[in-house]
Amino acid sequence: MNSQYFIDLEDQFGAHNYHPLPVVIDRGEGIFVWDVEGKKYFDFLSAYSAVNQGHCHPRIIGALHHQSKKLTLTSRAFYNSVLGEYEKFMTTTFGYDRVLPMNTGVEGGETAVKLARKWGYEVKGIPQNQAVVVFAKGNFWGRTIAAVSSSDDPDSFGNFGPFVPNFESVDYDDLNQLEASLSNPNVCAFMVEPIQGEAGVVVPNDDYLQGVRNICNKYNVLFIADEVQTGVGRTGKMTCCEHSNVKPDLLILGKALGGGVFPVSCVLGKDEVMLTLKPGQHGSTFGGNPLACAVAMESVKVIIEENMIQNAEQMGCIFREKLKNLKLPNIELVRGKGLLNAIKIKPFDNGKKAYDVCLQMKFNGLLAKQTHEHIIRFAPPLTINESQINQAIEIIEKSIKEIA
Ligand code: IF1
Repeated sequence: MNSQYFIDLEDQFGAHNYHPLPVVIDRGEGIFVWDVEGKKYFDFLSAYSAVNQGHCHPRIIGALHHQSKKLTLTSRAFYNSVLGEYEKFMTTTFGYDRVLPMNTGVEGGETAVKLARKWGYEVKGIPQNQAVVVFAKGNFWGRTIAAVSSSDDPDSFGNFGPFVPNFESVDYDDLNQLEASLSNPNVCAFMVEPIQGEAGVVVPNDDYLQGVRNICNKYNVLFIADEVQTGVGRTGKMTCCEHSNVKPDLLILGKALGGGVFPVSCVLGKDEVMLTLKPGQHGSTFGGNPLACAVAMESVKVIIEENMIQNAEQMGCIFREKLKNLKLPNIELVRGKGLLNAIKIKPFDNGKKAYDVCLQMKFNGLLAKQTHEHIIRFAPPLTINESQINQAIEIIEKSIKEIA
């Protein structure tokens, strides 16, 4: 069975809600993946930052294996012997009173919006059904009706209306617009990514998040940080907000919380917000299941104990520096934090674009995906070392020169 066989199967039997790069991955280990023909690639996407610990990390697979033979799912109708330990571990590690476990990143976002609205009515005193949630333009937090209701990307919201009411948006990285919006007493929360991932790894000004924190304090609005993509060490800190020394009221984690082997997400917050939810007012069949909790604890421990956060910081600096030093005319800019980086490609004279660079890099043994037309995101597992960074830079340089 060659790659084309598998591509044809997906084409014939699957919904066409993706247009994948033409590569069929069969095996993953650490920062590498192999296709069905046995060709080896650097994985510079990490499943959009869900595989921060590297593919099939032995300790995470071990935790999955051990728990999977003992107890996998009880539902929350009963207690189980892992969830409490996980809740203590997560609230202690991230510095919050309580955690609400869910599964996918977007469920984390939905949960945060529901918590914020409930807090808005029951604590802030917003009139019933008038709570407003403000988002940043360019956001991406998933594919549910609520998530796409906050989106300004036609590919995300097109023909999925009608949309959730009382969602407003302001320009990212604009504190004046934010203050004007949050001064409305019916606003219960502002939800924002500390770095906008899908928008193309957009890094705000250094003072932005501190400004968000101050404005939210001033108008008694909850600051919700969507760290589904930036969290769990990706940007060189355990959470990206730590770069700005700010603490959001609600922290959403996902993706790498599951170590690349299991969908695990959560919302962390203080009692005043988290305890507004009473029994029966929110939940999930799989949320907080023993298997997810065992995997998530090991996933976070691995990040800490194997110094992946410091490594992300150090390797990210080297990666951006070396990209800039290539002085390639078609690299318009390099930006990012830690190992969440991107380049903006200036279209080539021959009409080739970022997608063509991705195809060429694939040919040369490195997998990355363009976001929008001209941006290529580079997000390898946080275990990458300097020698591997150098090899990747060589492939990127070679590929861009070949396309040119
Ligand atoms: C796809 C994008 C990235 C996210 C942030 C919440 C979620 C995501 C900041 C929802 C998910 C994923 C979705 C995935 C591809 C990927 C993605 F290109 F779609 F936009 F990373 F940038 N908050 N992002 O980035 O988490 O429900 O998916 O677990 O839809 O193809 P989820």
